[in-house]
Amino acid sequence: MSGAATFYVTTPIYYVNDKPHIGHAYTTLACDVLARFKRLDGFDVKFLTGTDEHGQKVEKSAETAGMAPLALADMNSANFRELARILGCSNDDFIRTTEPRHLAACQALWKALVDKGEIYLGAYEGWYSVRDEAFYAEDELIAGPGGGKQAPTGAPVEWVKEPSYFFRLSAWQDRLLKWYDDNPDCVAPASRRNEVISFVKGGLQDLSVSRTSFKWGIPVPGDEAHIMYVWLDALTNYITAIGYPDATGDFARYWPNSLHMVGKDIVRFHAVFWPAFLMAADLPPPKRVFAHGWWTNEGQKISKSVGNVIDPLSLIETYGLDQVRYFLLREVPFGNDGDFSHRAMMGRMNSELANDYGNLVQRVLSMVGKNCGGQVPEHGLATDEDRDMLDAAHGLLDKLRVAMDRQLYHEALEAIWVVIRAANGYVDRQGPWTLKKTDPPRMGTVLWTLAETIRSLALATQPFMPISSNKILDQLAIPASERDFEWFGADHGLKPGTALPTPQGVFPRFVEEVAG
Ligand code: ME8
Repeated sequence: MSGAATFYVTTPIYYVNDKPHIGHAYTTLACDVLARFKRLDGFDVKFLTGTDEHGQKVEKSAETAGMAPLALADMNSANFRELARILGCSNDDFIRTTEPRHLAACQALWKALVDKGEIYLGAYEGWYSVRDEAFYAEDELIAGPGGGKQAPTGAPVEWVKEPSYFFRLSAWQDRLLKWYDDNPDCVAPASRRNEVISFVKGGLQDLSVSRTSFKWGIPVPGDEAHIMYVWLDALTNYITAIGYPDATGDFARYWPNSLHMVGKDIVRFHAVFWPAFLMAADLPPPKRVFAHGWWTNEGQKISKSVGNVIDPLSLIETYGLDQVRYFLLREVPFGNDGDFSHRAMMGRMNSELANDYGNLVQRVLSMVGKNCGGQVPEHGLATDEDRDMLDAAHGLLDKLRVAMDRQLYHEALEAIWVVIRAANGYVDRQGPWTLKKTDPPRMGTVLWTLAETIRSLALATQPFMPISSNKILDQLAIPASERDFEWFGADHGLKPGTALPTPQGVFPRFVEEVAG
């Protein structure tokens, strides 16, 4: 792998004050699909996820639960690890911010910032939101329901007055603007990029980066009365996991091709504070930050107080893992907000998975099973229509690469479905069941063309629906070693005479239970 191009993708690390919900599952799945896609495409990939365990929010939750913060973190971190497993995630590492490797990286970054004169001691007086773990300026606050002040996110705020170290964020305004300007793709989608640029153009205040009023965090080197601001601690996870402070090895290998996938609410931390911290420590900023939108549940904002939080595990139990993976990445143009509804989920499961894709595979493979002696059929001279079908199937990979490099999952899936729909149209027009009586050799050619199209489709859907795609590839007797994208295309077409196993349905329909 040493010569391969690299790709580094990260999820946010999740707070351990809470159970995993659909938002966590969404980001993690999006990263998994991308990691799988790039691995299949020959890249040397590192996919990182993990948990954010320090800070006042976790400390308070532990207090409420009557537990030590680390005990709460151990328990909830295990839930996130288990979520990644249940989602079928292919993460290469799972980082916890309470690990010794992370303490070492944070303290090294802190010292680098001090050495560069980027951190100074002062006193913070202003608003803080524990729920958001964020400082807010007076003019950012909005009126709450009771007339009091609250954060723009709706979170409560409290007045904080304590000694604090500051990071000279104000000095980084022009260099950040230059970074956005020189790197048009460093923050995406465009709406978020514009939001970030206008925030930075509005002027930056120095950022408080240490607290003294609680203990649960990483001590500031040389001044242990202070603990590091939890966001400075948390963001550093992305470089801890690639060996920082050692700037050779994995850091040199992966950092130049890094992608941070985040939710839209935390874009400021990733696209303003984080690149400024890195540049200030003389390190390159990440290559790209992509911020996705938020899900609502049946049209309603998801909130614990409303009690409509979506549990990803129960979704998987109800609809199936590949179905949930497909739905979440198909339903919404990635980057926009989306609504989860049972109706929409069931609609896509039945019409796109069971009818379009599942039926295509099922009817073609059962015709091959019945009429071609359970073997890949011989094929004769291709007609224009056969060639068009195959070109569409083999041409898919280039379209997917373009879409996936921009994290446009919905476009990648739509390109796949264009081929699925074309294949269903081709079956209907060619009528292999009639050819069976009138022209058996031509039937063989049509069924071979379809089986080869299905091979390409199943290769293409692997990152999104690994279990179902592998079942289809099994039914085509494709060895495990011939499933990466090197095997895409005409040069590796199905070999006539290969024995195929008995076909089995891959995409079940969702059948509503009738009450009563
Ligand atoms: O923010 N739909 O952790 P977190 C989609 N520890 N995404 C949603 C969502 C929804 N309804 N609700 C939340 C943190 N999210 C920090 C990150 S990274 C160095 C530190 C997303 O556990 C949200 O946008 O609060 C965020 O990306 C993640 O879930 C929540 O993470």
